Amino acid sequence: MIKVITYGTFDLFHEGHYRLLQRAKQLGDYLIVGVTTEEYDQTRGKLNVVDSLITRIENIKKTGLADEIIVEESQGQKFRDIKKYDIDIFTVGSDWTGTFDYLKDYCKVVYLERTKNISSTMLRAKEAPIQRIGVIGTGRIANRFIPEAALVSGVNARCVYNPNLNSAKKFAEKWGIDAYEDIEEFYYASDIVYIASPHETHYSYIKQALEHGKHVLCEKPLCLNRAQAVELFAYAKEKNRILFEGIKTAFCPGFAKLLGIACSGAIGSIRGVDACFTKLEEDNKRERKDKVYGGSFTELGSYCLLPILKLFGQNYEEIRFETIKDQNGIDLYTKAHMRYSNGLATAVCGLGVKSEGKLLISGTTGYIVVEPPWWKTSYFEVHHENPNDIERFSERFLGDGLRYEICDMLSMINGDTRKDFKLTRGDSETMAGIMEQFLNERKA
Ligand code: C2G
Repeated sequence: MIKVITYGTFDLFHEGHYRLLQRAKQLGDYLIVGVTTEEYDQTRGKLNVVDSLITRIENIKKTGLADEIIVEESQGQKFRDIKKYDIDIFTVGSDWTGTFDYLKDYCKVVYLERTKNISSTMLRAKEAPIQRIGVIGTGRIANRFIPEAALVSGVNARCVYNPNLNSAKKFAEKWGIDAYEDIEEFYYASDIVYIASPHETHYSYIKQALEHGKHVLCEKPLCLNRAQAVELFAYAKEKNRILFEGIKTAFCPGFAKLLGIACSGAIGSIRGVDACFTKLEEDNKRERKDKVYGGSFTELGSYCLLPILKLFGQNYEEIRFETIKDQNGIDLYTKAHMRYSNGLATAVCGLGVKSEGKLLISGTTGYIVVEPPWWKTSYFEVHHENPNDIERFSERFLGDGLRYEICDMLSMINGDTRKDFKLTRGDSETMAGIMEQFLNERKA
């Protein structure tokens, strides 16, 4: 009996997939089809898969061509499957020609001609029209955003607005997009507005963009005041638009894995969360110059609060800040201490102080340490009392990581609300309240 194996995502199952499976089956007597998990697709840079794993498996079942269906979860699995299932032929479409030649030592490798003029990407575009993104702000993060957005199918960065037209023009030229002087024209040309302007301008831009019926992705901190955050989320709901705070860590695959493991009882009950993020920044940068809204906590606090809120929740009993300020009264180094009914947490941020960017989660039977930079979660270890008892986990974090939040936001716009648990409205409102308290105390 000749055994054949093939793999794929098989999203929005189409004729190209069917023809591939048909020919794969004809290569032998028994066909195994490996279907990728959403997590694996994310780690290999394939974002925006529409159908769930179950739907994709069902679609393959319906063809009647597969004798067996398996799930592909990780890189390196193909090699193991070939051994495990005693495979004679590995096959895949010609878009992969050469990529899997390394399997030739173990079985025959056949690249089948890809069916022309049909693809999941084309179908996705048809099902959901391309969302045009307009960018407000032209700073460092906006420059990182554009190449990341280009990697997410279904969105297209089209234009930029900055009250300083020269900056907008320069940015537009660099990225091959349009610059608008008139904000009305800018809104007209956008479906999603990405706000990457200074913190204190977020509120009015968000409100204005929602008024114009746009979805909004806003850089963290979304707001520096709880009441404003509550108002904006209520307004977004009323307008039936998505308002999304861009804390990239919340959407990256490594952080999702970390939360899953931390909450699974691997370290017993969680009693401590300590997160640290420091970044040495020159004195002439906005976050070191802005006496009212600058400083380490407004700049980096959202990241450190994220694991705390995700693991302990929004209902802390007390929060207390300790800061070291510079001559302008801006905090260079801040420690926020939070007390919960059954746990303690710290968020440590620095702009003029450097420390190790670690995240430590302590539990009743062990602890998890996430290696720096933990906010680009890619490697962590689970430790127990016995120092030799260590479990190691890793996950890829691609590029600047903004692609994950863009992708999740797009899924939500297209009606998939499963993603909103990663950073809830309540999480963003709580963070805005913490920022508010911090700024009030710093002023005092
Ligand atoms: N395919 C095809 N013709 C098309 C579209 C896809 O022959 N017009 C083939 C692909 O070449 C692949 C299979 O259908 O062999 C599944 O395609 P995708 O769902 O795009 O999955 P892919 O990313 O190619 O998965 O481990 C995963 C595999 O390595 C490849």
